[in-house]
This record gives sequence, structure tokens and C-alpha cells, in this order.
Amino acid sequence: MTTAACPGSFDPVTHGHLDVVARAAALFDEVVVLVVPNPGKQALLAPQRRVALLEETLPEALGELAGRVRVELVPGGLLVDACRRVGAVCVVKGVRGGADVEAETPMALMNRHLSGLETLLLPGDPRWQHVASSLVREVARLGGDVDDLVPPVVAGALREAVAGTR
Ligand code: COD
Repeated sequence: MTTAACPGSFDPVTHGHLDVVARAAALFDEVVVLVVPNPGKQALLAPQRRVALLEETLPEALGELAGRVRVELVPGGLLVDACRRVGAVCVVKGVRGGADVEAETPMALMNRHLSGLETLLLPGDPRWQHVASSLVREVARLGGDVDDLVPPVVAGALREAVAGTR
């Protein structure tokens, strides 16, 4: 059985993430979505809430492929160590354009240097090219409409989280 990891901070999960996970699930026997809090970013949702929202949204987004996917929270440490723990032989990440490729390539090479772990970069679906969790958080914080960018349950969670910060 071949397992891949789809890591991200998923604050929040967006249609862009779900597209990448679905495409990874079509390629591998098992996909482990790793929720890795990114200390460099100002968080909105608690890590456990991000896990719950992924678990809630994956079945509808993936249909039959959802059975191949599970979600795990990674509290810290190197990504390659989390991948080894879950038995992943490959990391799958989405790239929206040149800036993502530039950011992801050194990480991919470092992960291969550290452990031999390979990374597969999938071009993001053009429909979601403008969708980044950081922008979704910003739109939500400023009172904008995020309904087309994330599943409905995620939009609701964002509204609640933003209301809780006021
Ligand atoms: N379409 C396609 N792909 C997308 C989209 C979209 N609309 N939105 C996001 N993505 C991709 C991103 O490019 C990224 O690959 C992935 O989805 C996750 O995105 P985010 O924003 O949820 O997560 P990030 O960018 O904060 O990444 C967190 C990681 C933990 C994955 C990252 O920081 C990482 O790999 N860290 C490695 C830590 C480590 O071990 N460092 C040492 C060696 S490199």
C-alpha cells in the first residue's frame, strides 16, 4: 500500500486544498492529511477545529475516495518525521503559480536531503488559483463573503471565530 501525505496549516481548509487532496487520493492507496500549525502565520481557528472541519468536509468533496483519506494533527517537529510516523512515501502539495513553486522547491529538496522523502507538486485548479487560507481569513475578518471559497460549514466556523475575536 502506498501512502502520501498532504500537509498544510488548513486555517481554514479551502476548495483549493480539497481539490489537491482529492487528486492525491486518486493517485495513492492512502492519503494522510497532516494539519501542521504554521507559527509564521496569525491563526484564526484552533488546530483541533481545523482537523474537525477537514473531517466534516472531506466526505462530500471526495465522494468514494474519502475512504482512502484520514486526518492527523502534527503538534510540532519536522514534517519528514511526521511523514515517517504515518508511513508516507511521498508529500503531495498544490502550487498556484511561480511563487508557490519557488517556495516549495527548497522545502522539497530539504525534505529529500533529510530523509529521501520525495514531493509531488500538483498544479492547482485554475478555479482556485486566487484562494489562499490567509486571504480567506482576511476577507472573513473584514466582514466579506467567503461562501464561494470554502465549504458552507467552514464559512460558518469562520463567521463564529471572527465574532469571537470582536
Ligand atoms: N490551490 C492549490 N494548492 C493550494 C491552494 C490552492 N488554492 N491553497 C493552498 N494550497 C497548497 C499550498 O501551496 C501548500 O502546498 C498547501 O496547500 C498547504 O497550504 P496552507 O496554506 O494550508 O499551509 P502552509 O503553506 O502554511 O504550509 C504549512 C506546512 C507545514 C505544510 C509547511 O510550512 C511545511 O511544509 N513546513 C515544513 C516544516 C519543516 O519540516 N521544515 C524543515 C524542512 S523544509
